[in-house]
Amino acid sequence: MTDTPDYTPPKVWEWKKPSGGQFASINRPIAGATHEKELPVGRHPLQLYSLATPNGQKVTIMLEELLALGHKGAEYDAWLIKIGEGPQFGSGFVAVNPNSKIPALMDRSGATPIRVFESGAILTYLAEKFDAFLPTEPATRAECLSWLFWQMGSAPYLGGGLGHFYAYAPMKIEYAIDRFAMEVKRQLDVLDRQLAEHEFIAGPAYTIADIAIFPWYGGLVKGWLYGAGEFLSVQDYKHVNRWADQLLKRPAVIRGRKVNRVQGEPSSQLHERHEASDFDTKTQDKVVKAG
Ligand SMILES: N[C@@H](CCC(=O)N[C@@H](CS)C(=O)NCC(=O)O)C(=O)O
Repeated sequence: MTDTPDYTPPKVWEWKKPSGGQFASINRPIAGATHEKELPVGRHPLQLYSLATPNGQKVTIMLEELLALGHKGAEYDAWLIKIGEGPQFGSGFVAVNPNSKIPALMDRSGATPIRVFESGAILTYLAEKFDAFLPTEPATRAECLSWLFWQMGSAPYLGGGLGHFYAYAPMKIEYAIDRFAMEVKRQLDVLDRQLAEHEFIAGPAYTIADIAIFPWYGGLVKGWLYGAGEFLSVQDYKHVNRWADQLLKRPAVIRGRKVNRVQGEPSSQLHERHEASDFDTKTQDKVVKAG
């Protein structure tokens, strides 16, 4: 194993300097707002404040799936939160999510607005509100929620663990990369074995478990995350690949992945979504052409 510089933790940790790495400028050890800033509010019942990271995509895919089913009450405004610039620490955002992370949702359809934060809670809230993508029969509901919570507990090893140390940390630490590569490959194997026996994650029906897991583990096997596809031999997880390809044929998945995206092909980026027609007129290729 390669050596890394010696470090002996002090008795009490102190915040002295930026830690280095890609997200050093927004990382801090305290919560709460850093500045006053109201959030914009559009005309639809649902107001989403987000970015097309895997956690953000879960919610936009879910909303597009609900709209595809004909639920007009799922109409939404998706406002862009560029987390690298710190808007998640504005007072308006913190009022919607005290944890200062995207995605954050305000449901303004009733007399009193309802805030929902944490992508798993948002998916569950929407599934219950519209009675869709969450089975009601106890055994399949339990299976769906088990996989949803599996995702919420597992993805931090993929993003905060492997992604951070493989792609973002200012130095490559073999111990950390080994630890998280091992765990992420184990997680992929968990999914591969489940998907060998079932069409979708929780059984024969497409549910919020698929919607939650796809942007992370589907994205990983498609080579979209951290440039780590070859490193993790993702082609070996044949059933995860089969499932990811199947989901990628769904129009709502294609649309949901574009919302609040600020990277990649211009045609794949819809910075903000306020109308269904925005997909036809406001992706970056069209905005640039229109000058
Ligand atoms: N467990 C949360 C995680 C949300 C999360 O980590 N969001 C990241 C982007 S994927 C974020 O907003 N980071 C901004 C920051 O840490 O300041 C969820 O699933 O909603």
